[in-house]
Amino acid sequence: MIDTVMQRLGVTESQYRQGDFIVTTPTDGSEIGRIKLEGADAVDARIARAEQAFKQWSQVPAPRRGELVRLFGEQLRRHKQDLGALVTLECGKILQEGLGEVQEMIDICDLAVGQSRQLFGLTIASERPGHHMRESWHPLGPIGLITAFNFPVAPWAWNSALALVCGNSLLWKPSEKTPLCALACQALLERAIEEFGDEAPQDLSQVILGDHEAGERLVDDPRVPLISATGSTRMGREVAPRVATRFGRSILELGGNNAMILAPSADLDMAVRAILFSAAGTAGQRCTSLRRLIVHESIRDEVVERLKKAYANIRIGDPMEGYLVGPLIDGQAYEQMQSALERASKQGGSVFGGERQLADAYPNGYYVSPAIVEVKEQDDLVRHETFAPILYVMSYSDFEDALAMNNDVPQGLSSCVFTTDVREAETFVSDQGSDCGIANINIGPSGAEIGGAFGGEKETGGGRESGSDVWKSYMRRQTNTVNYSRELPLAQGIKFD
Ligand code: UN1
Repeated sequence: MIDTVMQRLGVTESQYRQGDFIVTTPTDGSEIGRIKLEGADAVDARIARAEQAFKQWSQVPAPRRGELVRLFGEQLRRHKQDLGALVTLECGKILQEGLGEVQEMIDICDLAVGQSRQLFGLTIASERPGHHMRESWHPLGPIGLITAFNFPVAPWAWNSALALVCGNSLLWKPSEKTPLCALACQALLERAIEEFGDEAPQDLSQVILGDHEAGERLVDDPRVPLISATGSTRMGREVAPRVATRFGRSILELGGNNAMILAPSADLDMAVRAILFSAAGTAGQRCTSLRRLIVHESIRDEVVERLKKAYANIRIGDPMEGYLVGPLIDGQAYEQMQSALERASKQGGSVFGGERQLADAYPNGYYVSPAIVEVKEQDDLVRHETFAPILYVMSYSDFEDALAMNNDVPQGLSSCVFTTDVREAETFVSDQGSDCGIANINIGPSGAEIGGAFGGEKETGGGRESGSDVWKSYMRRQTNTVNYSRELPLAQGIKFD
């Protein structure tokens, strides 16, 4: 299957069948490709080429740049099934979600095409006669993108669709766990570039399949003014200071530890469905996955019982075959999940689920039943993000306390409340409410649309990607003051005669 899909997506065998680095599928651990990893010197050369490409591309009018992204969106529409299947095969999320990820790419392309005619700045009243002020937005330079295994294609597209219409070239270092998805995206973009014609330079977009050192070289290079990185907080702690040292900019989208406050007035049917999708879906491997349920004490027993019933019925299996939950990415993720569950038990938590599944059928595939862990309080274990389907359940009696618990973790990505009480709902999204970048009412914490800005506070890193006015991050802001008078008055009324 892999060969047919790769062929249709335009990736040649030599790109994914030659090399020492073995790529496996989490569905059963089998090999799906071999690639060559590049060293730091190769990255150096790529950055030089990206600089050249930037010089040419930044001269193309923005709406024309939008046309390239429109063509790329068309490629994605045409190849949605194949790319969705490849996402599923390489990272293990179920096909519905693989397709959803490709749809996010299509959506951001649409948004970026429109944006290509709206890269506008302000005009500002000047304090001086015969003067005007304005803001101009200029292309920034080669953009470095680092992405994670769990969303191997969409975050790249959020960044690159906007970065391209803003006039930038791209350097993409994907996760070493999902290089084939990167090769496929690059192949589709190259097709769009070919259709677009000569105005688009060679090397407008490049993929770096490299190791840690290659990544460091990208992060450290002052020719790359912006690094946009998605991944763990640990990775962000390495990347952020390195970029800051050279006064580069970064967009960081790191860990999440997302909660739901479930109030007594909530529609429980809706809430249970939302919990299932956001806590068990994607095998708990979204940065937006629900990890903490803060439920009102009066409905705790009923909710936990309903959840256990629903969890017991979750169909777990080959993500390509219509199951609801696929495998974890690898054995290490499984070990981390098990050690969190063991610690929870030792600390007096009550653990439901979490066992390995289908080990006979897939000795090298790490399927687990999603776990529910009832805990007494929010301790360090709960505050830590374990990238696996573990839902910690805690109860509250006072809404204020629930809010405090929502915020009392180091991460600040996503959050939600289920309530029909307008006071609770509005408080949750007020400045006194959730401290996260995303705060939802009667919707789970995951599955955001691309129209909004995506990202979070605290250890999540503070960056924003995708919609709203995020395009500005990929441009250089310039303030212009223009004097069309015959005098030279100074600002602040200063006399210097
Ligand atoms: C991620 O897990 O890194 O909101 C991104 C969501 C998706 C994006 C998740 N639109 O769950």
